[in-house]
Amino acid sequence: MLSFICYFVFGLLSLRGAFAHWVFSALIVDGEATENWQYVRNHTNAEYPIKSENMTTTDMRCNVGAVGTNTSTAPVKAGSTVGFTVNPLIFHSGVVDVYMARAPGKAADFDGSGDVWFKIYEIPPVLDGGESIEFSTFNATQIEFPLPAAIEDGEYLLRIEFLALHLANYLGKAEFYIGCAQVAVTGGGGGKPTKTVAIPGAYSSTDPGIYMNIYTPIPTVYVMPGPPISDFTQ
Ligand SMILES: *[C@@H]1O[C@H](CO)[C@@H](O)[C@H](O)[C@H]1NC(C)=O
Ligand SMILES: *[C@@H]1O[C@H](CO)[C@@H](O)[C@H](O)[C@H]1NC(C)=O
Ligand SMILES: *[C@@H]1O[C@H](CO)[C@@H](O)[C@H](O)[C@H]1NC(C)=O
Ligand SMILES: *[C@@H]1O[C@H](CO)[C@@H](O)[C@H](O)[C@H]1NC(C)=O
Ligand SMILES: [Cu+2]
Repeated sequence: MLSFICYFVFGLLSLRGAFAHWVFSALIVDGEATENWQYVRNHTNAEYPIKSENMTTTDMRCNVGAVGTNTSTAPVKAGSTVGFTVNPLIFHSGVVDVYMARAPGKAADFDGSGDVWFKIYEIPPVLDGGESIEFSTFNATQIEFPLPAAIEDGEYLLRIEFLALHLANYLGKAEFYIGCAQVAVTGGGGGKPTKTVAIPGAYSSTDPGIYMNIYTPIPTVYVMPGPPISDFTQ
């Protein structure tokens, strides 16, 4: 039944040429999209999400079957604007979280294990005291955000996550769309993140931002999943 709803909605939207949901397929550097899967790790999950019944899988790091060895590492400047293309577009209501993790060596060799992930950006819903709830990324074909100026130079995984909430009122049925780029940061301020988490580990299927109802009553608050956006040491 749940997948019926999802596929029914999808079926209507597939008239736009979508195949099944969407992927984050290309890194955007200084306003320019790079090639699909050039700097973003390819994976074996096609356009499908990971559902919130699977919050302990290591696939939550960079998606199912994503490995770095086929992927190049993009030079980027701390403090610059980067992003991800959405292929073809976001057509669920949900929120965005972006994390980074410093690789001990090359980003291409890093599996994202350890207490290493820090949040750098988020897009919560727009609320107004229970009158309405709006998701500004609906229909988005790209998501852009600033890299922190304060971070240390080095190679990182840059992970975007879209958490679709249209079925989040069913336990385990919120949907995570995930992509990881490999980046080599220069020009940074040398700071270390003050708040890091492990992925998996940061999320649970019953978190208030993951198991919740966006429809009735219209929420007056929304608790973003995971840690707050990190600060950096001087
Ligand atoms: C990575 O490259 C290998 C060798 O070309 C290929 O067999 C494999 O399917 C690729 N994996 C992904 C996830 O693209
Ligand atoms: C991406 O991975 C899929 C699934 O393994 C594979 O079919 C496809 O050829 C890969 N694309 C690239 C550009 O590596
Ligand atoms: C997610 O959980 C379901 C039910 O336990 C399981 O069948 C499926 O293989 C899991 N998927 C992943 C990617 O872990
Ligand atoms: C998304 O795009 C469709 C088709 O252009 C449009 O009908 C719909 O109103 C848009 N939704 C939002 C929330 O912008
Ligand atoms: Cu869906």
